[in-house]
Amino acid sequence: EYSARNIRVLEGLEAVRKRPGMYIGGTGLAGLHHLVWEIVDNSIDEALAGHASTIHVNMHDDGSVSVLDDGRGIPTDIHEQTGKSALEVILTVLHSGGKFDKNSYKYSGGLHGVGISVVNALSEWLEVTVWRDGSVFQQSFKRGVAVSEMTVSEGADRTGTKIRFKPDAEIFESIEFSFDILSKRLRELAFLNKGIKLSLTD
Ligand code: 28G
Repeated sequence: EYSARNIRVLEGLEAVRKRPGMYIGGTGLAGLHHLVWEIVDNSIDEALAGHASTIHVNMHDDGSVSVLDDGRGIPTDIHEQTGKSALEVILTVLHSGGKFDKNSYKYSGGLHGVGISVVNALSEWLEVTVWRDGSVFQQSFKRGVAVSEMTVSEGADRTGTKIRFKPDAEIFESIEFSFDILSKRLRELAFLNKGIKLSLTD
């Protein structure tokens, strides 16, 4: 069962990397920015659930983008049968996000939420940090594959989730994010979701 599961994870990754357009619409500028919206949507969902109030988006000088929220943090508990953390499962297992599942209300005119695992699959690297239960949890991935175990260290004085990723130049026509595209959409999201603080730093 363990190897069957791992094969399915790798098949999911391969499907996303072979036909990225099916998941994010395309590999041009819109598709590239879709990666950010996918992550920000997760933070907004956590805020709409009443557990987060602030979302920071940061454009780093290495071409990566990070999103930080002050929610509960993605769950990190270890699943008994698989030995994998909920965090790793959320970041590596492709979820259908199909037309008929419970997330279908999320987008009226665009693509349905496909989940962080799609962003992970299309990133050269991705790092996640979770502050939860007084601890800091971290894990790293390359092109969607975990390259470290989840590490745990003591001393978190907050809760929340941070995801930092660098889009994969093998996938996208350009991997340069646009401050104008990001700021325009984040302003719209701030308008649509009053009470949530959104910030963008270049
Ligand atoms: C910073 C970048 C993107 C997120 C959360 C918090 C929870 C969560 C996210 O749970 C799994 C499935 C349904 C409950 C939920 C934490 C409940 C309790 C969460 C994010 C578990 C997902 N504690 N914050 N996911 N659910 N922020 N930001 O991704 O049953 S994703």
